[in-house]
Amino acid sequence: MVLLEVVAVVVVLVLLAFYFNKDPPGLPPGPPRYPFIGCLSQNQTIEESKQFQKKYGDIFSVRIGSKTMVTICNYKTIKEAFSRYEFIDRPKWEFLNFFSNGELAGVIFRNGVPWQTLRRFLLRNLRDMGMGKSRLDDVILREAEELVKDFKKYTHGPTFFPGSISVATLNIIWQLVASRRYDMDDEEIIKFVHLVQEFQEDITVLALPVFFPWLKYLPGPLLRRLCREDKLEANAKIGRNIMEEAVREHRASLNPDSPRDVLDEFLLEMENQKNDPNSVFNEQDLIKTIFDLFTAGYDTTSNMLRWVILHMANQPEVQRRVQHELDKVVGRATLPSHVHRSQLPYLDATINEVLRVSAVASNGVPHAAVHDTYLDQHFIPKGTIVVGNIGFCHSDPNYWDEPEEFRPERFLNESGKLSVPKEAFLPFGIGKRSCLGEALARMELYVFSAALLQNFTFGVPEGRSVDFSPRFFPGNNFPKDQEIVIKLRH
Ligand code: HEM
Ligand SMILES: *[C@@H]1O[C@H](CO)[C@@H](O)[C@H](O)[C@H]1NC(C)=O
Ligand SMILES: *[C@@H]1O[C@H](CO)[C@@H](O)[C@H](O)[C@H]1NC(C)=O
Ligand SMILES: CC(=O)N[C@H]1CO[C@H](CO)[C@@H](O)[C@@H]1O
Repeated sequence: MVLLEVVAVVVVLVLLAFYFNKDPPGLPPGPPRYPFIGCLSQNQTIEESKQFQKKYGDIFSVRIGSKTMVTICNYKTIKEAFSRYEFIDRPKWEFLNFFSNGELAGVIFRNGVPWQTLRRFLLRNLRDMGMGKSRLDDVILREAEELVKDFKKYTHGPTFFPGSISVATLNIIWQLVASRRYDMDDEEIIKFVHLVQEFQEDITVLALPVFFPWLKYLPGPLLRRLCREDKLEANAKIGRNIMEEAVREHRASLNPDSPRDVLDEFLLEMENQKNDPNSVFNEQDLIKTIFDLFTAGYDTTSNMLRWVILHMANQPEVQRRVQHELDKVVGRATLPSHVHRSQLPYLDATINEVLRVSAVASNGVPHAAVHDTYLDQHFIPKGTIVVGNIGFCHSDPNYWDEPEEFRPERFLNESGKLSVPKEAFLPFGIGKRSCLGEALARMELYVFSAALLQNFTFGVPEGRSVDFSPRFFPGNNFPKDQEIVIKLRH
């Protein structure tokens, strides 16, 4: 008797699960979805998107556990969607609040007025501090010099990527935020590099209960272990301590008449708005906003630089041309700086080609539908995750001639000047949510690549080739660490 009842209950539950598993009508097509798990086996690589696009069209949907995600693989539709108010939000994922004591804070995953206010504040300050201008160029040049010095230690045989790539890119953010820099082998910054790396690995696991809510019925301690929550909390505490210490130090030495950096400017705003209980200029948002700058600005830029090195190692002919141009325009006596940039179109074109072929944010940063809406006749319910597939646009044969070829010349016009296509090229996203650090990132990529290629020639170890397959990290295109050869130029 009991057995029959159990069977009956199970049958009812399964039927209910399938009933609730139904998609609302009009949703973009996609692979079959199953109760509890969603669509099986996805890796969200460019390769996979290409297969789905072929099968289901330019706008397809998948389900990850209980969340629906719509992917757009068509430049025109991405441009349309991301300029529309209906797609301006980010998904509300509680797990991203681990750094701010479970509260919503910061800019990247913020919506509405708080997002707008913080975004404007950052844009204004980055601009005032010389982002895209010459003052910041000196800061970047200093890091380039240190980078070159450090790379010289690795010229005696095959080597993995020098850690100074991470430190140099972190130092740029540290200086913007808190006028602070670290030596390439400083123990504290090396610990910080590991910390950020662990965050990146653990956050993917922490996301599980958001996508698979039924996991919440597992016993608490088991779930915490599964999601590595203890480790993440401990790491978040270390990270917060570092930021809080910088805030304390800045508070103590703040001069309202000459703010030094983002932190000073934020503290001044806090003082201005101290009587407004709803102000986003509060301590929690300060800490999280700084953390956001590190998460958005460090991994992206450092991995882009690794891609530049890998493409040069793979394309000796392109590398030689870049070096030839550097020798002609800059010579050997000084490092290239912003003053040479307009005379180095081939280098600029090469960096753009690396951004095209190996865009690190291959799926951008997820957007979310603000309310029920339509996109190209498809129904998009409120809250649906919407991503623009940048990697797909960059290899779309409707826009790029032989997209699989690495060819910097596509970014040059007939007179050999830099000429960046206006369409289907969006390594920094597009629309109101697009990257607010683009000018800074481009300047870093230019100065670092120029310094390294002036001083070194990159290659692959004897009998090996470059591994272009991405390191596993859903939605992103980060290179795998691998051995390269660094030869000093004479
Ligand atoms: C090569 C390096 C970089 C690449 C490829 C890159 C790419 C991107 C992309 C694709 C987005 C999402 C756009 C969207 O949602 O549609 C984004 C957002 C963002 N990026 Fe970057 N980025 C880079 C460097 C930086 C740097 C250096 C900073 C900061 C100093 C930065 C700060 C941000 C912020 C704060 C956002 C969120 C903007 C918002 O939600 O309003 N990024 N980036
Ligand atoms: C991801 O999945 C696609 C198709 O399912 C497959 O072709 C591709 O090799 C996979 N890539 C990785 C890195 O697992
Ligand atoms: C190439 O681009 C430069 C700079 O944008 C422009 O001044 C020039 O007229 C262009 N030349 C041709 C042939 O299109
Ligand atoms: C070819 C060469 O040696 N170029 C430069 C390498 O970088 C240093 C700065 O660290 C320059 O002074 C060199 O001229």
